[in-house]
Amino acid sequence: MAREIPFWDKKVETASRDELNTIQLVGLKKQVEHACQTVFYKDRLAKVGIHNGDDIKSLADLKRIPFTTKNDLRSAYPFGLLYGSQDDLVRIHASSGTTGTPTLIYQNRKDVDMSADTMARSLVAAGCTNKDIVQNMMTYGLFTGGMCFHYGAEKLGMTVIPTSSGNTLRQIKFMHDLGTSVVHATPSYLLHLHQAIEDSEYNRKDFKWRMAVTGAEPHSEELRQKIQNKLGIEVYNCYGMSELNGPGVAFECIFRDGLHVWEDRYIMEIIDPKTEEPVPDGETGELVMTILHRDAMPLLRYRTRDLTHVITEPCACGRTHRRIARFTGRTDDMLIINGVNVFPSQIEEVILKEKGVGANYLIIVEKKGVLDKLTVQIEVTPSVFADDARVLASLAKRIKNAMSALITINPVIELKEPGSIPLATGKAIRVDDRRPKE
Ligand code: DLL
Repeated sequence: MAREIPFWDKKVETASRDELNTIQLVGLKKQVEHACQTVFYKDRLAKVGIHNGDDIKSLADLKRIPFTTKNDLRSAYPFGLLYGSQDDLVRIHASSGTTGTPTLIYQNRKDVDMSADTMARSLVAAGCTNKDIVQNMMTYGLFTGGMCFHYGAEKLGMTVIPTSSGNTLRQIKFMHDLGTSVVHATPSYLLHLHQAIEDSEYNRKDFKWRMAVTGAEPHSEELRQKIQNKLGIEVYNCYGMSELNGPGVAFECIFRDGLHVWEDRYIMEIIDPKTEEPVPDGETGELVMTILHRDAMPLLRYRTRDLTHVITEPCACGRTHRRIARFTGRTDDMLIINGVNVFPSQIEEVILKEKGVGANYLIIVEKKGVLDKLTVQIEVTPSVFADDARVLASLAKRIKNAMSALITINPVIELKEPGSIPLATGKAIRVDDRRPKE
């Protein structure tokens, strides 16, 4: 029997392109109106002849607006982007990242509701219902993955268990005892969870776990498949970033074939990061987003640095909001090793094609003389680790050959004992670039 396609707000989710354009134009005018009253945007927009919302006549006027970057947000710290009264704010988040001035996101009551509504819509698209019990294993705090997801799941009526990250044994106990059906976690933590369940007194068959929502870090289709196969669950890709209200900016529907961008709430552009011109549909470029549904903090043409492309074919679910492909990396996580551009996701792709590979890996780049040296440390499964040295050597050789074929660099492969690479409590740290900064 065909699976019924769930909707949160069918009218909006299946709106025609003309209707979406109208919604976007109304939203853009309002955002520009707000932006013109902020310290940060006022002069910037005045310089290009935009003084209020009425100066935006059509969506084509978007191009007149300068891009906003993360550095701009830092320069506007703390309240340069505030529209309205600070007294109306009910929450402030900050983007992850440990160095430098933080970038803040401030929300008034309306913003918190809209962000929750967007998240709830995403969860419904993926097949979550108010009968689900969701364990939110993303960190609660300044990071949006905890609270912004939480509010959306509650809005949908799911029962939320806010376990936050870490304490894996307690996570497993709650999953088992409370009948958790959905887990929200990073892909690396899902793999760790799998291993921890295997090592525990519990039997996977006694869990009601049916799906996971994952995101917050780059991961390949191979990794998704691996998690799905190991855990016997459906895994849904969720994209978001703090500056855009956190998770739920783009989300997979039940067909799990690309992420729908909610186009009544964001205007998406894909540009060539060098020329800053739009790329044709289907070509990879940097995602640039304008937020349409936030009141207290306008954000226009924000350079996400994330690389993706638009999927042009309509989706089988009937939603008209266009999809983007799984992210291939960021314009700024690209490593240049002896002059060759390498994305960590390419290395991951090779690692995960191999059976016998465990839950964690680390890419180390060092300077040896004038040359760069690439070492990839990879945990193996307990059974492979216990195996004959020849098995390990041949696994290392296979990975090395596959990697040098794909990235044209000869890496050193170090196979490690399960659990020996430190596990980050938040996002996985995959790259340790030890080269001196020029
Ligand atoms: O990671 C928000 C989030 C929380 C998304 C929970 C999904 C789930 P930031 O800490 O600001 O916000 O990091 C944003 O993480 O620019 C991407 O580079 C990366 N990222 C987020 N989701 C995905 C994904 C949250 N599904 C940055 N695939 C973004 C690949 C992702 N990269």
